[in-house]
Amino acid sequence: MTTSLNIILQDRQLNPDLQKIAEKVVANERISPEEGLLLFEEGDLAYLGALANHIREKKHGDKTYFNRNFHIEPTNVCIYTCTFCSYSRLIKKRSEGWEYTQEDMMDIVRKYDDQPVTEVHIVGGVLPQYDLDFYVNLFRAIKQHRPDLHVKALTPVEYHYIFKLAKISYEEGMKIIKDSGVDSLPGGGAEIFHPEIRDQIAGGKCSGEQWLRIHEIWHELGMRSNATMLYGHIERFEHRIDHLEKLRQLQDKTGGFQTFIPLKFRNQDNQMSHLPESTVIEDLRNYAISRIYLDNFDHIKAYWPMIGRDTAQLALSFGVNDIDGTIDDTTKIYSMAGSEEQNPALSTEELVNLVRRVGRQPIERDTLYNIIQDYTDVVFESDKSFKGYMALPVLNN
Ligand code: V47
Ligand code: SF4
Repeated sequence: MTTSLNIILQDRQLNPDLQKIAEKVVANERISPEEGLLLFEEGDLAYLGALANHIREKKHGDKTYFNRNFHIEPTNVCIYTCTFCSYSRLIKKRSEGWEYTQEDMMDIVRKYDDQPVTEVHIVGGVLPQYDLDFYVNLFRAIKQHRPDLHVKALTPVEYHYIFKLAKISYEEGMKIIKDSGVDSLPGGGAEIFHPEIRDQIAGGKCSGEQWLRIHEIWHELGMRSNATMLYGHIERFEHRIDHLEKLRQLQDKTGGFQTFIPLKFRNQDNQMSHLPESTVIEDLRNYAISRIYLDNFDHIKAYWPMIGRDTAQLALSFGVNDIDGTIDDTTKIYSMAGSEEQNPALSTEELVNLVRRVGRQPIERDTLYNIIQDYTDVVFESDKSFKGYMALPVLNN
């Protein structure tokens, strides 16, 4: 047990309910929704960090995962008008956006032919021409061209829409999707499940129940997926707990989720630009509470293109053990929403160093968390000239 956790356990000044939660975490017991809410309302950063880091280190030690991936965003034109979205262009303003054909997207895939990427992440706006046939043909073409590339594609938002157009059930649809070559589902489209908030920020697209049902069916087919939560806008803490609780319940039932990814609301150029963004302290508290609450999720991911590299590094001490991938400047969702990462791309060396310089162990994984390479002892040219981290022991003398 770390020193900071010991201090918390012996702190007689601490609110007794927070003390009880700390004892539960140490005993590996699940906390209740009421206790989760108390963490949001009263848990300070040091307390939450000590608890979350204890869980992180118990599950993974210093291991911190990343992968080599790229994104394809088929279109940024969308029939929906989510109030947080900076990326979509309404059909009325269609000419300002892009709408890729299958060939355009295959050109993107072919660009990576000589590179050791392991995953393509496909997600974008919703439009009638991107129907079930379109996507089935695209997934088949990708798999035919590069069978070993893991296809992580589309969210229940698109699936709900394309199955409705095709007049088929979710069960039939997800079976067709699996057979066409999709290997896993990304976590997008979850936003906030509670209808009080979802109706205001994401009205018209699939409901929270429908999002959960599509993931459940996918898990029943033996497949894996991720989950997200878009936080820091008009929701209250109880909506976050409701969201985490629904994910925890489904995970108890299926065990099919791999990773939970909290997504910080960014406020540039969207209908909620008047709202301030959450502070870094609130972001770290949210990561930590997610780690503590989701005891049945293996991994918590900090998506660096959204929160920036510095906060991603900090998050590794607040329950996070995954920082997504190299990305190679292939996503626009966050740069258009005001993230500090305007052209998100990191080389493997940069990602490895980002992890190593906060004392963690960089591990390249594939999408299903099979280890591809442990970089702990790999020395890059840039390490030889790096001075910052090594200076710390001198300060202690
Ligand atoms: O569902 C859109 C979010 C999501 C904004 O599974 C915004 O590995 C903040 O789900 N501010 C799509 N967030 C991205 C996504 C994702 C990303 C990385 C990894 C994985 C994974 C999944 O982006 C949307 C929405 O919740 N989003 N606009 C915004 N202004
Ligand atoms: Fe469309 Fe997705 Fe943007 Fe909503 S978040 S408007 S569904 S692209």
